[in-house]
Amino acid sequence: MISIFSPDHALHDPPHELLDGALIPVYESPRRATLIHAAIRRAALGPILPPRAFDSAPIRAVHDDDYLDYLEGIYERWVAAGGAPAAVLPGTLAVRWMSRRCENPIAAPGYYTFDLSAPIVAGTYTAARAAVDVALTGAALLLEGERVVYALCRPPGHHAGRDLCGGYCYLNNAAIAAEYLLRSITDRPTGTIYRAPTADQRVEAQDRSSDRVAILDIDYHHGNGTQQIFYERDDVLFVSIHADPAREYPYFAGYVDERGSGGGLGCNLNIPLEAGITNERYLEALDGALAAIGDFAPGFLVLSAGLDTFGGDPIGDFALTTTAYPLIGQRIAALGLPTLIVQEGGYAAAELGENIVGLLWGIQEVGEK
Ligand code: Q9C
Ligand code: ZN
Repeated sequence: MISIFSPDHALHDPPHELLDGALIPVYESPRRATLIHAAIRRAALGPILPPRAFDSAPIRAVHDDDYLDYLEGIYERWVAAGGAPAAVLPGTLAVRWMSRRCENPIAAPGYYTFDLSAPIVAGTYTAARAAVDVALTGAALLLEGERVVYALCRPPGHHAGRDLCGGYCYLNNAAIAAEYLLRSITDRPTGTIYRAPTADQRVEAQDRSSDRVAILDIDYHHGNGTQQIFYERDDVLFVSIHADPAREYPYFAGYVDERGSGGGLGCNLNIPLEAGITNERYLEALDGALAAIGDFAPGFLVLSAGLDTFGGDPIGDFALTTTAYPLIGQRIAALGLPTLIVQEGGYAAAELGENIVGLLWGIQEVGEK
């Protein structure tokens, strides 16, 4: 299995986040990627390659132009306007009816941020762009015939919406890769925001059965950003298995009755789970997710792979053990789909490497036969 990695992730190293009212060091640290990189090298899974450089068109197909410009320039503008150089973190959030745009660099972060877990430092944009390049390189390799590729993305992406950062995420690596795969197997131009197809276009699309991509999100947290991006779409199935948002972040999305809208109704599947869930019960839930993906018959699978489902994770409450991950990998690979694995969360430093290697071995065992 080829893995893709960029050392530029280390440029994103914020000092703190605000968690439940307390200022704490950020769990999502450069050390995570260093540990994972060392573990996959030690496991000799296959070559670890640097990313190719992509322009911003595949990003602009998923994120709004003004949001991308914001991410690129806000750190310097914030500091110049008197914001704390430690990190860009808003003090006032645009919510519901108070959501006018405000160009003031001290206010703008409140418009483009939905929580206080996505601080921006000088290197955040470069690191986030590198993570996108990592994911897109993986997608390009699948298009060139690879069956399974691991994209060691950092910062993660699945909480990032069209124009919102949050939950350690800035650019939605998995969504950008999925949209890139889709546009490469259909004839849609890159660099334009996708509009839902007309009924006639949909009938025509049904004749081309693999013009679809599925995203399976197994991070402990609901992939609210990915859900938002594809919510009206019938050519992307989004399935997320996660902690019930009634008790866990991101709280305001991720419930079972969110099934997609318009033409995309039925193409969003949320599987919220109870605290303390064990390997056996989790694997049952996974089987449900995989059945839905099988029915959708996509041409590619993008796996948002978070390891914060592990029992020892400092911010999760599931009870999975290290032995679960190879089994999860084997079941996913049994779908028989070309698969891009995109790194999301996972914060149990001591076991992170072993758990991701287990998942990757499980997928490789079945997937590359
Ligand atoms: N009480 C990812 O795993 N804060 N992001 C959680 C819990 C933010 C997690 C608060 C967690 C973000 C990619
Ligand atoms: Zn997570």
